[in-house]
Amino acid sequence: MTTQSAVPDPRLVERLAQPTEEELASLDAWWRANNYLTVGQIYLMANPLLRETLTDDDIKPRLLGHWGTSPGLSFIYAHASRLIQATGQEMIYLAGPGHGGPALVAASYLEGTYTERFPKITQDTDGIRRLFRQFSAPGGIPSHVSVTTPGSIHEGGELGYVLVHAFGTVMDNPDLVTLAVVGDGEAETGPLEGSWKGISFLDPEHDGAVLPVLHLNGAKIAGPTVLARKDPAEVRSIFQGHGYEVIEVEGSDLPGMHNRFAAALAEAWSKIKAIQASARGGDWDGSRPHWPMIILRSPKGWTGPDVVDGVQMLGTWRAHQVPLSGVKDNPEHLALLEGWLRSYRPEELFDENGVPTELVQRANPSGDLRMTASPHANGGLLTVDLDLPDFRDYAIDVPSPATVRAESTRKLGELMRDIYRDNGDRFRLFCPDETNSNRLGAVFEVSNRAFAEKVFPEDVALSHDGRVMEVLSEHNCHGWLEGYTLTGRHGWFATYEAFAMVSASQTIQHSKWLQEADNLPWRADVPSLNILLTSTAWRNDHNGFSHQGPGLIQNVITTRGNIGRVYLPPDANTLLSVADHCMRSRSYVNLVVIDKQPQLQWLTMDEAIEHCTRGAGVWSWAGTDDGTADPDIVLACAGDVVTMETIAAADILREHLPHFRTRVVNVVDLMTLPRRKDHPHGMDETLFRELFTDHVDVVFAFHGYPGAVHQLVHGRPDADRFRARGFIEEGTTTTPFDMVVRNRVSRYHLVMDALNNARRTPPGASDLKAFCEAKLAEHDAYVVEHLQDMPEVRDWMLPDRSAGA
Ligand SMILES: Cc1ncc(C[n+]2csc(CCOP(=O)(O)OP(=O)(O)O)c2C)c(N)n1
Repeated sequence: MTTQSAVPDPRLVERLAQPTEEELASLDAWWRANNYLTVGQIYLMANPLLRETLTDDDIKPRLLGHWGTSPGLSFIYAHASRLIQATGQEMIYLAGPGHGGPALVAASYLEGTYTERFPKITQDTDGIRRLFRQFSAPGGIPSHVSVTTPGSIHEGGELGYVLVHAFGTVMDNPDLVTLAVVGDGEAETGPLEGSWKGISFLDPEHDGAVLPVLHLNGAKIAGPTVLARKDPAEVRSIFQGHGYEVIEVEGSDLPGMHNRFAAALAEAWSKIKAIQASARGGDWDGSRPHWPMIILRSPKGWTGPDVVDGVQMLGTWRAHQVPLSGVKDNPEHLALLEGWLRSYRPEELFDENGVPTELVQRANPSGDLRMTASPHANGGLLTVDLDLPDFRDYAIDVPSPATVRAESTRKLGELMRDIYRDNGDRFRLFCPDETNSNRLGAVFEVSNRAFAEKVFPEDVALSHDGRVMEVLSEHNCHGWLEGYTLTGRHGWFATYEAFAMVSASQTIQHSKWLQEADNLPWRADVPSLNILLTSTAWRNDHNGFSHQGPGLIQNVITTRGNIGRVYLPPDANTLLSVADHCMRSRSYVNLVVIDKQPQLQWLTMDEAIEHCTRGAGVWSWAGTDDGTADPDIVLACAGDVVTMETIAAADILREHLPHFRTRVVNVVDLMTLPRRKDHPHGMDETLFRELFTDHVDVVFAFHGYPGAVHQLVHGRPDADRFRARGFIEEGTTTTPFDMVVRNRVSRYHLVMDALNNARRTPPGASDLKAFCEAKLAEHDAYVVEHLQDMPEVRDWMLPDRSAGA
């Protein structure tokens, strides 16, 4: 989607840059009101408008919150609101230092959205008292700009992600400007340092714009920040080097700061508009624009206590949290607090009933233009379902199990290609430089890679208007997708399995966000965060130990509640079915794990759909259990490579011990294993018994760390009987079969496990165990000699059992 964008009228920009006395009075009143409410939230539980002298009874017993960053956040916010009022610009506000929660809660309160979302927090004296009491309090709200804060899509608890979120919000969102405040402490984090590159992937024609405001308030929790102590010229050149046009504002004088910041914001906005007008108007040479950013130098704890107990507070790290401690027991601090609160002149800000005065309210934009009311920050409201092709059309023909080999993810690539084609403004793939490697390259038939820097003739599928996002940063990919989905659009993050751990913390943080959002009826469901892990531990043939790590599964199954989903489709048809489901789902974190290498195909499309619908099932064709009596052993598997080993193990058992009753169970939806009370996908006990019985031993071959199986089946009947095998950190650059041998999950290990744990020891068991040991020895010798797997393993398939074959 492209929208026209006109160069703004210079008179408008000039007017924006020079606030009138009247505008300044209102803007400053709004800022003072915000600061008042911020301090009140941190300290007060009664006497909210200081109608009486402050006493220790009015003070909360536990003083929890962060003052230092808050006045800077609200200062920027107030000015952004003025810009919105004057221009009608659609804007959202992301606070990197999310610990400045009270300032954003106060913004929402002053804009009226807080009362709209939480009617008990009325806009009157009692409402203010409740607002104060609930902050950082049991039964109340957290201290950050979290899920409960209207207008927020960025908690800012774990620092470092504000810019990646911001860039994700504006992709395919041409009318939106996302203002992202970056803390100078936050700017020291790895993810944030890498995220300035977002503009190298932004298309001014089809995307919106991010306006970063780097807030150099000088300090973090306990010391100075790097950027604040650098020579300003060095700082400037860092960001100029990233391609930004730097606008600087410094000081604490008022109203001087208001005037200078208004001018800076006007300049930044007009530059954004000019860039977009040029790109959308057809007179653009295609070079990467110099997007504006603002560097704001203002004191930490601005407008707060200057010196406390003889120690400098204002402008130092000491202002980070609660500048006046022990207020309940310290009359001097109590008096300082009262003076501080009164310095904002609350009588001008709230009328006799506690309603924000007209002077304050005048500074609010109206309706959905209020940043705390923006539908972009409640993206489910804007979500349009994907126009999905029928995934069955991409099916692989599987005449009989394990007779066809194919690269399963290639089929997913074809499906994604057509989703790209049919959903030009609401679907993107985010991948750290591996789209082709992960066999998803079909998407390049319909979209290039996004790239705003220079493009050379030898480049392939690369252009400024490309929409496949490839940047060698898992943090950027993950964060962009989060911003994209939280504003209502759909996508996938596809990455090497091991390197999903780089952004694992983002996966966890996003799960927490969705978990909390689930409790708030006004937060509309957003498209799920879909993560595809391919290039897995088992088949990283040309890489080594560093590339072998299935840890993300562990993280996702450990998240609380119903947000996390883990799918281990064993082949292409199950992958297609799972992917379709994920793209229709809302507000989940869907983790899909499947390797990209050619692999055996097991199920027809109809069988795959049935299997995926149940999440787990008996593959009766693979075992010797006819269902009339309990099997001797259950061979269970979850994951593509270990599924092959399990089926091969069952085949060896069938061949050598035809009367030994094996039952093969494949699990595609890992979350069917826990009890239903532990996860909504948990299968009911009857089905669990149907699959696993309640007493027969289960040899479980698992894609990830074996401990996960024990965690998942905890509380199931006789859970001790589950013998889990999986990745035990034995890895290197070696053959595929050597990987499963090293990790003791090869077909031969599984056969021996089955015999060792079966309810009865069948005649011939010791011969078969000896056979397996011999095979493993033969393998050891063969791979070293021939540098590849034994042909019987390498080319292993099942006989074709289809009719007429
Ligand atoms: C990744 C991460 N590491 C550490 C912290 C702990 N922490 C909370 S606030 C803060 C200092 C933040 O400084 P800055 O970004 O400059 O914010 P401001 O000074 O505006 O408060 C730190 C280190 C965190 N929240 N996230």
